[in-house]
Order: sequence, then structure tokens, then C-alpha cells
Amino acid sequence: MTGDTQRKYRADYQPPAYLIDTVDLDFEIRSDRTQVRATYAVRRNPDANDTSQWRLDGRDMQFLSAAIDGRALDTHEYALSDNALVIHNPPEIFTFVVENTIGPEQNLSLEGFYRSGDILCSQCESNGFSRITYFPDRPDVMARYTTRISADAHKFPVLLANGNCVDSGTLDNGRHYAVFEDPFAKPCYLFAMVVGDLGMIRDSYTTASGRKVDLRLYTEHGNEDQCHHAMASLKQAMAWDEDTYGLEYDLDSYVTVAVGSFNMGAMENKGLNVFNTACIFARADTATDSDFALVRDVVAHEYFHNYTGNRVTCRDWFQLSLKEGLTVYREHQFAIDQGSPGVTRIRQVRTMREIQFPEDGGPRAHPVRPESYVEMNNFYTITVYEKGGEVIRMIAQMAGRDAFIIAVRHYLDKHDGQAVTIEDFVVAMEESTGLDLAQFRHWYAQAGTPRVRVATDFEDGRLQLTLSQHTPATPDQNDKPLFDIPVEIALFDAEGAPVREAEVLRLNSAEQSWTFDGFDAEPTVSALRGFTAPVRLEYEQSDEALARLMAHDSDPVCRWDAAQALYLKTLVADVSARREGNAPVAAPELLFEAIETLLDNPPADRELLAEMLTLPSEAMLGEQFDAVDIFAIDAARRELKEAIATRFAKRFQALADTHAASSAYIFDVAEAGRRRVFAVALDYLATIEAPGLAARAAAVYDGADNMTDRMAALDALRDLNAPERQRVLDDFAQTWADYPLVMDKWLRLQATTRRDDSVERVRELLADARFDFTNPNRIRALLGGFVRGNRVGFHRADGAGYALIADEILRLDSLNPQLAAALAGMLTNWARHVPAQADGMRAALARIAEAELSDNTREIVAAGLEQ
Ligand code: 0A1
Ligand code: ZN
Repeated sequence: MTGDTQRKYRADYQPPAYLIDTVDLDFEIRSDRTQVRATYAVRRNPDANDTSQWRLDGRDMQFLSAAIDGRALDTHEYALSDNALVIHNPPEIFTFVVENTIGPEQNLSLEGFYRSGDILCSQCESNGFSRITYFPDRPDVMARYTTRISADAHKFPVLLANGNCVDSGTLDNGRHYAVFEDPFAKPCYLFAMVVGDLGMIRDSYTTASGRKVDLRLYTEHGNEDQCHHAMASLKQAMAWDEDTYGLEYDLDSYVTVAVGSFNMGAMENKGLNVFNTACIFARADTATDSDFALVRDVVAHEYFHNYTGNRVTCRDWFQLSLKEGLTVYREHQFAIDQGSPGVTRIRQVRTMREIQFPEDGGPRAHPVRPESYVEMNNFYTITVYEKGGEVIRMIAQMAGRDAFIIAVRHYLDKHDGQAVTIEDFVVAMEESTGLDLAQFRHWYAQAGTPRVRVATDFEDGRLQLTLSQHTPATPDQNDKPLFDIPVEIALFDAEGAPVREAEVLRLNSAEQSWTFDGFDAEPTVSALRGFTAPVRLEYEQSDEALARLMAHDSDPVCRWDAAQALYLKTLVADVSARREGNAPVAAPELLFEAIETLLDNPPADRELLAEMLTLPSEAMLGEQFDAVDIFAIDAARRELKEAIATRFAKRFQALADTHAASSAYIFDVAEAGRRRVFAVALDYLATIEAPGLAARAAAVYDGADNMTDRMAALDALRDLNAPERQRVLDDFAQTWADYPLVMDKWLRLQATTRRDDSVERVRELLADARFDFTNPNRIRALLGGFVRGNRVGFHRADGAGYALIADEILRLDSLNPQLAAALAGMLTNWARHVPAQADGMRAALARIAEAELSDNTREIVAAGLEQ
């Protein structure tokens, strides 16, 4: 992007001109405006290059006054613009006071201090603090905060900010106040405050060294009973971080607030997390097993940030993965330790392949540590988070888990209270583990998914295994260096017995070979076990070898992957045949035999069985082609599903019978696995409209004591013409009318229903009173659900799906640019589609580009059009 003046570059980093030791904030919340008075203890930064000016960021607020050491500044001593207050020639050490007003009641932008329903709450990452008051809004300015809030006691009985409440009381005119002190220095993006009329649940946790931590979780009244799982998850996470990393919580209270309007999952503000209700609420009758897992993992993620993110933070936003990659990795390990490690890992792998790989192969590909950006909020990406987590996982694997944990402790001790870089982290890893990570560093600097090709040669009882690597060019990075890639392998004999223990091969040149001796017959290779590196494996294995791995591989990821590869072979051949106008390709008998073997000898982990019976997603299938044809993919996938359902109809009936609910709902591995198998069986039976299926699903819906089974029934009925479908949908809407998050499931279900007029149905729902355009969760359910979950509808040949999304992006952009940009991202991979689809997507992007856009959306749309 040339001539882009607002683009920021990592290479341009300059240390801050002035440092701030303490921040005193005073908020007087009034119904019209909120008055802010901020007092800073400031001193010149000895490491700064130019201290002739001091820049404080500030947007969307009313400036009132500024004073240095008690003397109000004259207008010639500062410059005020739309987004900054610049002080000329400040002294070396001084007290700065700035006064301004903001309008939280009118602020629906979900940034700064804003309104969510009747709650006023803050969101400062990445640059929201500069919508609250004038401040150098950058993470390397760390200070100790004191916050005083005063507000109407009736309207806002609960007042919260980071840290310990050190004073509170009543004031005249029905007002009250509270003062909070946070003893830890923090960057302003971790500042938080919330005021509202809130309900609360309370618990406590005693740390290993005996600190009793007061745990409170606030939400709008009436929702308290949906918060217990989140509270239990928090305690699990606190215990896990002590047991695993020896890290104990460092304040006396840990407060969480759940709000209905939030752009992301949650925010790790020091001692005062703010959460999207979608990542807190979970009750058996309102939330599915995946919701329960999501809540558990997001709660843990935010808690883990207390060290990896808060105690040690990022120097600048290019380093975002320093805190996010490491915290995602910690969250992943935590999730794995909660049971069903194989399937948990499989889900992580699926996210990488189905969402991250496409990002890394498209116009928005960027390194885990980006080099430049226009709008930082566009860089909270799957690459920074999940690929960043995979990069950490590789370091952990090379070091060994124990040595890695020691190295993380070393990093945290060395940089406690500092704002540092990814390079600082890597150096700490090298210092502690002794690893040489010189070549490994490319993982942070280079975008794109490396391809690793596997070739074998067997002769005279000796197997030669050759691995080679190649990384396709990505925007702005044409010549890719060689990566340091750990590839775990194991070898099995024809009966599936292991003949070589698992071992990790380090591929760090273009091509390398390894030899394994002493075999009577050619062994079967199980490669990239556990997904040891975020690479695309290119390995043409025979159907027989895949069936063998599917039946016997001791690594659940490879076992599942072998099944996926077997399904993919048929699907890819069939899609290609359809594209070329040839007769469809039927599945080979061996595939059915492999499924039969699986059903005869299912893995003990029911969720693994369910995953292995699930065909590769449309996204995964799309990844196999240079030019994606949604309709050929859809047809091939449906036909294979029908063929499997027809062949095994009796078995699926039996599976549904043996896996039907027989006791009250509990969320644990065994029960969630059972429900998952039940849902998969029902889904196959629905595919062929098996006799009695609609009635059975409706009966499940009526009788279920939990949302997981109810959703399984609804999913099975979704595309059927049966009268039961409308009956249960209406019942659902009536029963859950007062539960917006549950109604999101209803919206999503309809958005993803296969029907010729699904675009029109989505438009109808957009106008429905049950839909709320100002709430991101509603938009994600209806529009996100439509684009991702209804590919046939979205890519409809007349372009109506693209037009719908373009219309809504344009409508949303001024209200919520962050979300509008995320939706626009769904159009940018147009070049990967066949011409008919590509042209339509591109035209929609071009139409968006003609409008006056936010920086967020403009950056995404420009990248999409430039390829
Ligand atoms: N740091 C949070 C994610 C987050 C980022 C930006 C936000 O602004 C709306 C909110 C949350 C996390 O990783 O959980
Ligand atoms: Zn995070």
C-alpha cells in the first residue's frame, strides 16, 4: 500500500519522550457528560531521542484545561488537534493535570468508556484509553494508577476499577464514590472501570502461599445462575497456573464483569476483566458443550494474561503475539489437561488448517510479528493468536516441557514490570534452555504456511525418508528463507504395531533424508504427529496405509488425520471430476471398510470417534484447490455423506440409541463425547431423511434437559421439509425470547439453513425485532453464520449473497468499524475462487471501496483489492 501516510512501521519505534510514574484519575459520572480529571507524575525519559515535545493522544473528547505544576497552560504552550494534545518544551520532572469530558451514555463504539445496555464499561486495548483522557496511548508507558469514581448511587450502585478499593462513601444529591488503587505498574490498555446496577456471585480462592483472593463475577441482574461454570473455571485456571508454572495470583481480589455488547471474547484488564456474556454464561439448558468449553478456556486465557501480558507486557503493538501467542499456548495446554487431550488438540489443528492457513495464503497474510499496520485492531488475528501459539508450542517441544516452564519463569523474572519485545522473549528462551533459535526466528518474521513434502524409498529392509520444504510467496515477502521445522514421526508395521518409537526430526534445510533399518516389510509412516509444526504436509500415502493409521495410530491427531486424508482423496477426486464435467467419482470400497472397522473397534474416547466420523469441512476441502468451487465442493461432500449414511444407516441408528441421554446433564469428557456421537449419528440419518428421523429429533428436542441435545435435534431438522422443523423453531423462539445469547443460536440456525431464498430470509431477520444491529453477538450469529456456515447461500450465483454482505458492511462501518472490517475480511479471499465467484466477491469489495470508510475497513478492503 503506497502513499499510505497513516501506516505505522515496526522499524520506526522510538522510545517515549516522557515517562509517567503515577496516574490519578477522577471520574465524575453525570447523566449528560462525564468529567475527567487526570493527574500524572511525569519525568523525562533518559533514553529518549527528542524531548522537545510531549505527545498525549486523545480523541472524541472535549478538552477543558491543562496545567503543569499547578500552573494552567497558555494556548501557546500546547497544540490541540483532533487526536492529540502536544505540550511544547515540558520541564524535566513535573506534575501534569488535564481535564476533559466524555459522553459514555452516547458512546456505542465499544471502545473507550462506553455503554452496553445500562452498564457503562471501558475497553482500552489497543488504543481505547485515548478516548477517555489525554495520555501517551502506547503500552511502553507504564504507571501505577489510582482511580476515583463518583456517580448516582441509584442508577450505578456498583462502581469498579482496577485494584483494591481503598475508600468509598456517600455524597450529596444521591451520589456515591469509590477509590481504587492498583499497586502494579501497567500500560493504559489494561486500565478498566465499570459502573452499573449489577448482580454478583462470589467465591474465594486461597493461593498456595495462603493469600485469600476474593473472586467476584458481576452481570446484569437475573443472570447470576448462568455464571457458576465461569467461576468454577476461574478456580481451575488459578490452580493450574500454580501447579504447572508455579504462578500465584498477585492481588487480593479478582473481579470479572460480563457485558452484552463487546467486540471480542474478553479483556484481561488488571484485576478487573471485562467479558462478553458469550464467554461467561453457561447453564445446562442454555449452553452447549462447546459453549461450556469456550467459557472455560476464555476464562483461563484471561487469567493467564495476568502474568503473560500484564506483569510482562508488550513494548509496542507489533509485539502483540508476545502476550497472545504465549497465552494461547498456555490456554491450549490447560484445555488439554482438562481431559480428552487428543480431541482438544484436533480442534486446535482444525482451527489452524481451516482458518489460519487460508489467512496465511491470502492477501492479508502477515507474520506473527507484523511489520506494519494502518489500524491495529485489524491485527487481532488468527495468525497473531493461534499461529503465535503454535510457534511457542514448537519452542516448548524442542526444549522439553519442564525446561520450557523454567524458561518462561526466567523470562517473567527477568522482565517483571517491563514492556518488552518478542526478541526479548526469544533471547530469554535461549538463555534458559540453551537452544539456538537463530533460524527458528523466521517463524516470527515470515508470513505464509511452509509446505513439507514427504517422500519414502524402501529397499533391502531399509526405509529412506526424505523431507523437503518450500514456502510460497506472500504479500511483500517473495523469497522465503528456510524454516527450522520439527516433524515428529513414528513407524508402524502392516498390522499397525509400532516398529519405531516416535521421534522428532528437525528439518532445517531445503531437503533432508533419514534412514531407518531392519524391516522385513515396508513400514507405514505416521508423520507430523500431534501437528508438531504449523505446516501443510504433502504426502501421498496409499489408501491402505491411511486405513492402517486410521485403525491403529497411537497418536489421536494422526489417527483422525488419516481418516480425513482418506475422505479427502475421494472428495478431491469427485470435486475435480465435477469441475471438468465428468461423471462423479464414488468412494472406494476401502473407505467403507475403514469406517466399518472404526465402528467395530471405536476408540475409547467418544469425541474422537465423533471427529473421525465427521467429513472434512467445506473450508478444509477448499484448501485443497487453487480455484475453489463452492457448488462442486458442496455437491461432493453431500453425496459422500449420503453414501456413508445409506451404507451404515442401521449402525447410525444403533449409535444414536446407545448414545442417547440417559441421565441428567453434566459437562464432562465422557458425557460430552456421548452427546457428540449422538449428534453425529443423528446428522447422518438426517442426510438421508431416514424414516422416523424427524419425529425422533423433535422428541429429543422436547425431552432434552440440555441445550447440546436440543441443538443436535435442531441441527438434524434444519434442512428438512418436515412439519416438525417449524414447530420446534417456533417453540425455541418463544421459550428463549428473553435470552439473547440463546436467540443467537436461533438466528444462526436459520442463517445456515439450506434454502434457495436464504439471502432473503437473512434480510428478513435483519429487520426482525429480535435482531439488534448494535450488538456484535447478534451480527456474528446472523451475518457471520451466513457467510461461514451457508457457503452455498453466500455464493449464490446471482450475487445476492455478496450484495447482502456488502450492504451490511457499509451500514455497520460507522457504528462498529472493527466488526465491519472483520466482515469485509470474508470477501478478501476472492482470488482463491473460480471466476464466477471471484468476480462477484471482488465487485462487492469494489463497491464497498467507493464509500467513505473507517481506517479499519479501508485497510482490509484495500488489501483485498490490491492482489
Ligand atoms: N486481549 C484480549 C483481546 C481483545 C483485544 C481487543 C479488544 O478490543 C475490543 C478486546 C479484547 C484477549 O486476548 O483476550
Ligand atoms: Zn489474549
